[in-house]
Amino acid sequence: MSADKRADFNKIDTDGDGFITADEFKASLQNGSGKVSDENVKVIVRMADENGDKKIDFDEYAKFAR
Ligand SMILES: [Ca+2]
Ligand SMILES: [Ca+2]
Repeated sequence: MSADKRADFNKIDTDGDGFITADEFKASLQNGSGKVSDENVKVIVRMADENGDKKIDFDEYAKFAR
């Protein structure tokens, strides 16, 4: 368990609805490490998204970011 992960998740989830969307994820990546293509963001979201709703909830994020 990591409080940091929750903090990271909340930082990425800018509208605070409890899900990270591709747009939110893309924005966070661009803040961190320069340019990320839409394609790359889609691939990452697809990898992390286990239940196929195109959003990353905290459980999915926690598994993905471990
Ligand atoms: Ca959100
Ligand atoms: Ca999901």
